[in-house]
Amino acid sequence: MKLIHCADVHLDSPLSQFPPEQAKERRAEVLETFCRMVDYAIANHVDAVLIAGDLFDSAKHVRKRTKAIVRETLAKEPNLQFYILAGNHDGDVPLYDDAFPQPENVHTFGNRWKSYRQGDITVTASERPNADTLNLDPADINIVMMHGQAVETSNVSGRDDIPIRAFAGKGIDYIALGHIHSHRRGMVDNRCLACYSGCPEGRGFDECGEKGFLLLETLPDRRVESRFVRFSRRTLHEVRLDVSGCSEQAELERRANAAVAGIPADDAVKLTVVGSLDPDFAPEYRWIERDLGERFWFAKRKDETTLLIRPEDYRNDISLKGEFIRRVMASDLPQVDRERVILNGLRALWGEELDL
Ligand SMILES: [Mn+2]
Repeated sequence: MKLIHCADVHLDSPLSQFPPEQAKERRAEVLETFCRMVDYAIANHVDAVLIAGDLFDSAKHVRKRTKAIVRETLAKEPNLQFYILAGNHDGDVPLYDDAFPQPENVHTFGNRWKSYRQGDITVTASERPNADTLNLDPADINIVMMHGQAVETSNVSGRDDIPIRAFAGKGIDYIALGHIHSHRRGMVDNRCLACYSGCPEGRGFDECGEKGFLLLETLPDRRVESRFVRFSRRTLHEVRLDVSGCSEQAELERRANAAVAGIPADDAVKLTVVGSLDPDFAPEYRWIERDLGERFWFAKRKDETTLLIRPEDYRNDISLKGEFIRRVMASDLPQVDRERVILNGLRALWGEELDL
């Protein structure tokens, strides 16, 4: 049998890291990717899709139209089964009600363990997973779905924490997890593989890198194999540009180009400028910003540079800059604040906008 394990689609999330027009475009892409994944399942004869929580971002932002498209998508192939667990974001987003009855191929869960049998597997899940009350037949191929943060038993603190070791020795073959937005995997006991699929599309620069879903296959020896399938429409990248030792604009541009080389034009880039900057060098970032904005679907810059100040360089400097740096260096300010004051002071002297 073939299954897809996905989670954390977060349909209709506000995507506030992007300007409104691009946020809107990206929201449409996240929905398209979900629909495209279902098309992939149908085309590849997948038997079931496991959605391990947070299909929707919130009851507040979800649109009627999105729910209608999701219902249509789930009804596309009646032989494709969907197992949908609510997460911490979408527990209050009903997809079906009296007006839209739940079709027979869609299976949902509640606060207690509930199991469905399909062929030679059982899919068991609960919105409040408690290992003590989980009783499975070890003769089955057991898939358990949960949404939360897998932690060591001694570290359980919040409602979203799952004491993952408590699920060892329970006869589980595969734990389909949701909540962490990047792909992770580990063995719980010598039979049980636990995986986070991650989200299918990065929604901000805290969700960089390859995104997709997991394709599961039950093998003749009853093991469940899980393979990551990269599936996102775009990838988000956080790229560091080290400007240490840079003293010319051409060099800065050369380094910036090298830092983003190989990134596809469809992707989004956050260029974080790091390193210590020579105070005599006034970097011009507008060129880079304009260039990156044209080159990629979206680009932005974050400045994390520090200033390389050698007080001895200014001891005998009679210019306004020398006087300014001497005064700031002699002040009681902490080092990090001194650098900020000097950097902004120098930018003001260079006639640049402040970047606080
Ligand atoms: Mn979550």
